Amino acid sequence: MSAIWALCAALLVQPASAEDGYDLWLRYQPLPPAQRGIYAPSAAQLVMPATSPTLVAAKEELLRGLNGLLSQAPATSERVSKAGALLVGTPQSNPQVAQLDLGLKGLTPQGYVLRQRRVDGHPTLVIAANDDVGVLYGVFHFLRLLQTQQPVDKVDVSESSRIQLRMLNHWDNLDRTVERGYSGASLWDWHKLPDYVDPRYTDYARANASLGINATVLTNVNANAMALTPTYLHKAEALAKVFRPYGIRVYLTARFSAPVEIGGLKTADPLDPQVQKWWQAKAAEIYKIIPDFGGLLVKANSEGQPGPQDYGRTHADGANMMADAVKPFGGTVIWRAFVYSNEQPDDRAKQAYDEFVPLDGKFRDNVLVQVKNGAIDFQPREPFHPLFGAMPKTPLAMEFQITKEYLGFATHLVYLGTFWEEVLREDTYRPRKGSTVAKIVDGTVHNYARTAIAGVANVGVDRNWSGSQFDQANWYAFGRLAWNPMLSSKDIAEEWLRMTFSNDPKFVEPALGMMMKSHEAVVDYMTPLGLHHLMGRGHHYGPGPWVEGGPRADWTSVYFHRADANGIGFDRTRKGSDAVSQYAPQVAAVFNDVKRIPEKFLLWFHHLPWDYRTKSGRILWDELVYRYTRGVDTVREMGKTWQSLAPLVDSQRHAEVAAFLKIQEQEAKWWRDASIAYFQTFSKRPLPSGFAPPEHSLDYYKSLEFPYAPGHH
Ligand code: BDP
Repeated sequence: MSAIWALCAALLVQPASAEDGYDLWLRYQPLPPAQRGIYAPSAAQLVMPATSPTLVAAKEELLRGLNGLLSQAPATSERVSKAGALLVGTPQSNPQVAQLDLGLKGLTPQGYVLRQRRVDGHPTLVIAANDDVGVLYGVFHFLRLLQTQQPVDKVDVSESSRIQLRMLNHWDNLDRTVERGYSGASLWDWHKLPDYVDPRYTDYARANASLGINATVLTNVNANAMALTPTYLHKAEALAKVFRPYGIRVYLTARFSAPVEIGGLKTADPLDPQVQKWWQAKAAEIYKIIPDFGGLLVKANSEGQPGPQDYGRTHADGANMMADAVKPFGGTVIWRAFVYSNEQPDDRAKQAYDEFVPLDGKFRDNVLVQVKNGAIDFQPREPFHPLFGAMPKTPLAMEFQITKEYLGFATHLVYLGTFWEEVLREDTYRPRKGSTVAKIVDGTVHNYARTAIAGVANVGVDRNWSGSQFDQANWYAFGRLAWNPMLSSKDIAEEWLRMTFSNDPKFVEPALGMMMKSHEAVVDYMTPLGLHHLMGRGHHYGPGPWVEGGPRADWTSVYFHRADANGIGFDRTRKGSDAVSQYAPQVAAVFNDVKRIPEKFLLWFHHLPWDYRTKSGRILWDELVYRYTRGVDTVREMGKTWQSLAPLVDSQRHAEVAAFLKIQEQEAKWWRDASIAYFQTFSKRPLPSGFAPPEHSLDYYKSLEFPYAPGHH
C-alpha cells in the first residue's frame, strides 16, 4: 500500500505531460496559485477588437497565455466596464485606445507601450501601438512579465527598436539539408509546399514574433537559382502567408549567375542591359506572387560563389543592379561582406575591409552590407570586424551565427549572448570614443537610414527546434539583442531560464551561472588566448590544429596558428600583416602592443615565444595548458551543477541536457588533449606539474575521421 502511495505522490509532483522542448519559451504553464492571485485582478476583462489577421493572432496568443498561466481566460467585452480590464489595440482598431494619451507618438514602427490607466474610472492595463504588429509584440511582452513573475500593477513600458530589420538567415537547401545545421532537416518542406502547410510554420512565426524578429531569409547563402523559379516562388508564397500576420517578411537568397542558369542568358554581367532587364522582370514576378517580399540576400565572389568580379565589376555594381530591380517594389538588397579572394591571400582577416571600404558611398540607398561579427569566420571568439565604423555612408548590418558551427554543434552547452554582448559593446573609436559596434549598427553614429541585425538560424525539424534545449537560448538571445542591442546578456539568460524551465531561484541561479561561464569555457578548451580556425577540415567537428595542405592556405589550421619552434600566433601587428591598422588608431595602438592587448586576443595579433610571460606569471606554453584544462574543468562542473538540479526540472529535458553535457565533457577533453599533444611537438616543453598528459598519442587524434558529421554539405 505504502509503495502505491509513494508512486502516486511521485506522479503528482511530475509535470502533467512530459516536456520535450517543443513549446520553447512559450510554455504558459500554470503559475503557482499565489502568483495567479496577483495577476488575475489585472486580467478580469479583455477589450480587444481583432480587426486584422495580426490582431487575431495577438488575441489568440493572449488568450492562450492567460488560459495557461492563470488557468482562466478573461471575459471579452466591447468596452471597459470593470476594474482589471485589459485594453489592447491601436488607435484605429480600438476606440478606447484612441481616447487615451499613451505616448504612442515617439514609437518607431512596431514599437508598443504597456501602461496602467484609468479608463471610464476603472483601473486598466493598456497594451497599445501604432500598428498591429506592435500590438502583437506588446502582448508577448505582457505575457513575458507574467511568465517571469514580474509585477504588472504599475507597469509603464515604452519599447521601440532602433534596428529595423531583425532577421534570421536560414542556410537551408531545397533538398532540406541545412548547411551547418545541427537540428535535423530544414523546417521548409519544399516538396509538399505550397499545398501542404505544416502547422509548425505557425509556431515558428509565433516564436519569432515573441522576440520581435520580423524577417526571415528562407534559403542558403550558397544559393540555388531554382529558388527564384515560379515553382519555388509559389512555395515561398505559402510560407509568406503564414508569417505575414506575425509581422515577418520573407526574403530569398539570389544566386548571382541566375540569369544564366535559369534565364538562358549567356552572361550575368551586372552592366549588361539584358541582365539588368532579367533581374527587373524577375523582381516584378516575385512581387506579383509575394507583394510584401522583403528582398534579396547575396553572397557573391566568396568561397567559389559567382559574382560581379567574374565580369571585372565591383561588389557595388552587382548590388546596385539588383537594388534597382527591387526598388520599385520597396525591396532591399542585403549584400554580404564575407568575401575573400581565391588567389593566395595576404591575410584573410584583411580582405573584406580592403574590398569594401573603397566602395563606401557607392551603394544604392536600398542596399545594406552585412558584415560578420569578426573578420575571419564565426570563430569561438573574434575581435570585432574592422569594417564596423569604417563605412559611414553605407548601412552595415551585423551578422551573428546562432547555429554553433565552430562551437561544438548542438551538443555543447554554449550560451552566445555573452559573446554577442561583448562584440556589440566594443568601442570602434570611429569617428570618436563611445562609437560602439552597437551604435554603429543601430545607426546612431552615422545616421544610417537603414538598420539590420541578422542571425544564421539554428532551427530545424528536431522536436526541440534547435538541436538542444539550451541552444534555444541562443535563438532567444539573438532575437532580444536584435530588438535592443543594449540589453544585458545576463538579464536575457535569466528571462529565458524562467520561461523555459522554472522561476524557482534554486534553479535559476545555478543554471544562470552555467550559462554565463559557458562561452568562456568553450574558448578555453578550443581556442584559448586568441587562437582560431583550428577545427577539423570541412565538417569543422573536433580539433584539427594539424590541418595543412589542400587547395588554399587559409583553409588550413597551420596558416592561422603559425606554431613553430620559436612560438605561436599570427603576427598581425605593424611588423606583421598589419591587420591592426584597419582599426581606428586608438584600437590599433592597443592591439598592436603586446603589453596592452587584452589577453583574450593575444595570439590573434601576436606571434610570441613559448616562454613569453603572460599576465598570470605563467609562461605562454603553461598558460595554454592551464586554459585548455580550465575549459574541461568548467564543463565538468557544469555537469555536476546540472545533476543537482534534477529535482527542479522535468525528467525528459533534464536527461537530454545531462547526456549532452557528458558528450561535451568528453569532447572538451578531446580538444584539450589533441591540442596539447600537437602543440607540444613545437614547444618541446613538459606539461606544468599537476596537469595530466593527453590520453592518447597525437597520431591517434590525427587518425580520427568524420565523413558523416552533421551540417556538412
Ligand atoms: C562558413 C561556413 C560555410 C558558409 C560560410 C558563409 O563554413 O558553410 O557558407 O561561412 O558564411 O562559416 O558564407
